[in-house]
Formats: sequence, structure tokens, C-alpha cells
Amino acid sequence: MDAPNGSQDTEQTLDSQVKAFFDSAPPLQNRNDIIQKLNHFIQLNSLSSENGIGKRIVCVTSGGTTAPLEQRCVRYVDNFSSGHRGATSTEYFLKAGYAVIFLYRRGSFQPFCRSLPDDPLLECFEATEGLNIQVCEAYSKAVKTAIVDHHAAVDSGLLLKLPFSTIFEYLQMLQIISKPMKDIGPRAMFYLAAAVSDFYVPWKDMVEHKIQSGSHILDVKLVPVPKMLSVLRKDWAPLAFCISFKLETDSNILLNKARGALEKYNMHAVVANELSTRKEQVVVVTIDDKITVQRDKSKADDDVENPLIKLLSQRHSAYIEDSKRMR
Ligand code: PAZ
Repeated sequence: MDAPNGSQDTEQTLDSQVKAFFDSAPPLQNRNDIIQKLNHFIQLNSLSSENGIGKRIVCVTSGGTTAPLEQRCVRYVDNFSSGHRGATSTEYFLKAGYAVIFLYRRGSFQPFCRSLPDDPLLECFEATEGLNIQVCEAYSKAVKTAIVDHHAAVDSGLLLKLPFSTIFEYLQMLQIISKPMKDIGPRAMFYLAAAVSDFYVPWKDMVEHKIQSGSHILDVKLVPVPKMLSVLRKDWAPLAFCISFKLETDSNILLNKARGALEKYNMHAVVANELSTRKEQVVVVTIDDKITVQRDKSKADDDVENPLIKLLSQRHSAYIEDSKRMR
């Protein structure tokens, strides 16, 4: 009998790691509700279209996942992401004609709310006589635009918002979203801007109660989170157009790391960004090129996501056309 080759071994290891992750994860409490909302959303956006083949649908992930250290969680390891990238990109995807599933970290930035202050309820509104509340003059335009645009997107069935906090919730939800996205083939896009935990404590190894502060050393074993990007590309939604992100603080290693991720996970593009300049510039790394995308600095309110989503939307259209030719 031939010895199993290295890649089969690796695949088996990944499969068993993925199985172990999902088997031990605490089940989502609102799983059925999420599935119902998703199916309805995808059905709705598959019917309505000018060309009769349905809209393009993108799943935008946004914000950082937490890795809890206790089952009754008091402490957790967090991942940096304000959710600005995901929220802003969602607005531009909607403008580009996409329907958007916004999978976001609870409490992170929301689409249409970027121009509001940190505490909108307390800063944008003022109490008048009796029970009346009114919008402060300075914020009236921003508040009205946010409310009108948000309601328009949600009420017309173009924006579905699904919140997560932990790595367990995030990956279970991504898997659930992939199922109906798989059915729409190349029209589906994943735009994975969330900062996802690289390490976690498996649920079964986690202490139940709050870790006590008596000892001098906190001894917690975190294990690698299985590489779900590979599974997404290979099994969950193989025809979807997949964009992942690579964040680094050292610009000297950024592009090589992005290229590595592109090849390792078989992404269609990896958006490379450096922490300090991420709102000004990103580099879109594909198998053929590296394209630097910058915010238009001559316009005070332009965002790097504006040209970025234009570029990705064009690439996605070309991908859909290529897929038709290959059928
Ligand atoms: O959410 P935000 O706007 O503050 O930051 C966006 C980002 C840097 C988290 C995102 O662009 C990104 O790179 N996400 C992937 C991070 C990673 O390498 O895991």
C-alpha cells in the first residue's frame, strides 16, 4: 500500500480540526432564526434583478472576534478591529448594486452611522419640554441621512445584519451563510474584513467559572483556530468570489504575507493593509498583480473603500463572465 502523501495528511488533519472545533462549540442559540432570515434574504435577491439572474450578494465580515477564557465569560482575548472597514465597505457595496449580508461584531461600527459622534443618542438629541426629544441642529442632516439610508437598505431587503461576539459564533455563522451562498455560485462574494482569532481555548478545555486571581501566573493553553478560509474555498462555497484581508504593523513583511495567504487559501484577492495607514491606502494582491488603492485626499470625505469596492466589483463581474464561458 502506498504511504499517504503529505497533502492528504494535511487535509485529514484540517478536516479533523474543523470537526473538533464545530463539535465542541456551544451551539448558536438563534440558529434557526438566522437560517430562516438568510434563506429569505437570498431568495428575495435571487428573484429581483434586471437581467433575470439575480443580484450579486456579498457577505461582509466586520469587527474582531473574541476568544473566551471562561465558559461563563468574564475575560477574553480580543482582536483589533473597529468595524470601520466593514461598515464603510457595506455602504459602497450597496451603492454598487449588491445585496449585503453584514456579519459584524456586536458594538462595532455600523453602516450609515460613520459620520455620527461616538455616543449618538446622548450627543445628537436633546430633551425639550414634556416628553419631547429633538435632534440637535448640528447633527440634523447626519442623523436624517443615517436613518433614511439605513431603513431604505433594510426595508427593501438589500441589507441583512447578523451580529457575533465570539470566534465560536463567528465561524458557525460563516458556515451557515455559506450554505445558501453556495447555491448562487459565482454571484456570491465573501469580503472577509473581520479580524479573526488565530488562537482559542476549545470549549471542552475551558474552565466554567471566572478564573481566580490568586496565582502569579495565568496558565491558559490556546490552540490554533483551524484555517477555515481553506474550507470555505474548497467545500463551503467553492464558486464564490473570495477576498480576504491581511493586516500587519511591519510594512516590510506585509506584501509577502498577503501573497502567502493568497496562495495558501486560494483566495481571488487579498487586501493588504498596514495598521497606521489602513484608512489611506491598501494593496490588492492577486495572482497577476499588486494594485495600490488610495483614498482621494483632495476630497475631505472620500474613503479608501470607495475605489476599493469599485475595483473588486469590476473584478467580480469579470469573474462571473468567465464562469459563464467555462460552463
Ligand atoms: O475595522 P477597522 O476599520 O478598524 O480595521 C480594518 C482591519 C484592519 C481589521 C481590516 O482591514 C483587516 O485587515 N482585517 C483582517 C485582519 C487580519 O489580518 O486578521
